[in-house]
Parts: sequence; structure tokens; C-alpha cells
Amino acid sequence: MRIDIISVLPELLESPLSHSIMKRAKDKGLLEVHVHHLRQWAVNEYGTVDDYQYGGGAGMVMMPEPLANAIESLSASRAYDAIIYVTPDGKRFDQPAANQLSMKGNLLIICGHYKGIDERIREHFVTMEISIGDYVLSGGELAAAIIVDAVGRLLPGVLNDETSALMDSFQDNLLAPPVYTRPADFRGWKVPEILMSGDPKKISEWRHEQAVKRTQERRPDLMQD
Ligand code: 6GU
Repeated sequence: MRIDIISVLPELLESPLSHSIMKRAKDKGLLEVHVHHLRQWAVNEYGTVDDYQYGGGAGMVMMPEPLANAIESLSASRAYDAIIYVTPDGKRFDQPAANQLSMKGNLLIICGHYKGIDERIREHFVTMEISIGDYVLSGGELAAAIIVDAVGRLLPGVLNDETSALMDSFQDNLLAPPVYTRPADFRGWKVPEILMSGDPKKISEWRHEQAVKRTQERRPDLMQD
């Protein structure tokens, strides 16, 4: 998979996508992420990419021209399966959305700043608008990093244990069960006996029960349909 990201703050995207599983995905050649600074498509030598909003009001708006030029110039080299704008008024991102995106080949993500981007770019170029939750971030970069992480780890071959993404919270509308490691007795707090029973069927039943219990207690909304 290849993901291109258009941003006015590429620095914000560097570290989150350079370590751990994202690093492994890139090193294995399974994921390519290219971050493009919007300023290279600026309308003047000062690097201007935003302007006051029509109708007045505080906050700048990202101008259509640099964004259109960026999108068109990147689209000339490859066809994008989705052109995504990350925005608090987009569709809420969740695990099924991550699963869907992980099956695409080329994604383009546009990060907004200030008051957002000119509506005409959304109308004429953007094919998908995603919010990562009901709160406002100061820019789209951290949201984009979250989407790349959630999608990238699902690419076949990225995780060592192929089954481990299937066991994640949300993959079957259940939260993940509790996990334990050594020691079996830590300060008198014991690991549940069944996990040391060596009986895979019983262990798997116990994990499922725990997942259901946890989901009923914490996120009953996930179990409603
Ligand atoms: Cl995608 N962007 C911004 N700026 N804020 C958000 C968001 C995105 N998702 C939730 N809040």
C-alpha cells in the first residue's frame, strides 16, 4: 500500500510513523508513506497557502489553488483509490473503516489546518471525509497518523502473528479480554488459574466470556446490533 499525505506541518507526522510496527511495515516494503509539504504548491514566493474567509470571522481557510495543484500533481503519477480529507465533521473512523481502507492500494490524505480547507476542494476532489472522534484537534496530522497506523498494521505480513489483528478489540464488536504475563503471582495478585491450565479450548472460552463481560460493562453500545 502507498499513502501520500499533504500537510503544512510534515514534522508532526514523522515520529508517529517511524517506529515500531509502522517502521516494520515500511522496512518490509508493505507500506510506503510519502508526506508532501503543501508549501511547494504555494501561490507565491512567501509560501502562502491560506487566506481570510469570505463572509468574515476569525480564522484562516486553506486556499483552493495550492491544494488543487497538489492533488492534481500527485494524481498524475498514480490513481488514488480514495482522496481523504481528515476533518472533525467527517464520518467517524472505526475498525470496519480501517479494515476497508487496508484493502485499498493508493490513498491520498489531506490534512487541514486553521478553519479548514475551501469547500470547493471537498466538493470536487475529496472522495471520503474522516473524523477520528468527537473532539477538535488543532490540525489533521495527528488524525492522519492514527488512520495510517490503524490501517498499516492490518496489511498482510505486517504483524508477526497473523492472528493477532483478528484478536484485537472491536474486530468482532467485542473489547479485548484481559492479558497477563509473568510472574504468576505478583505481590499476591494471581493470574487466573485457567490461563495456566494448558487447555486451549477452555482458555479460548474464558477469553470470549471475559470479552463479552467487559464489553457489556464498558461499551454496551457495541453489542446493540
Ligand atoms: Cl480528522 N481533524 C481535526 N482537526 N480534528 C479532529 C479530527 C480531525 N477528528 C477529530 N477531531
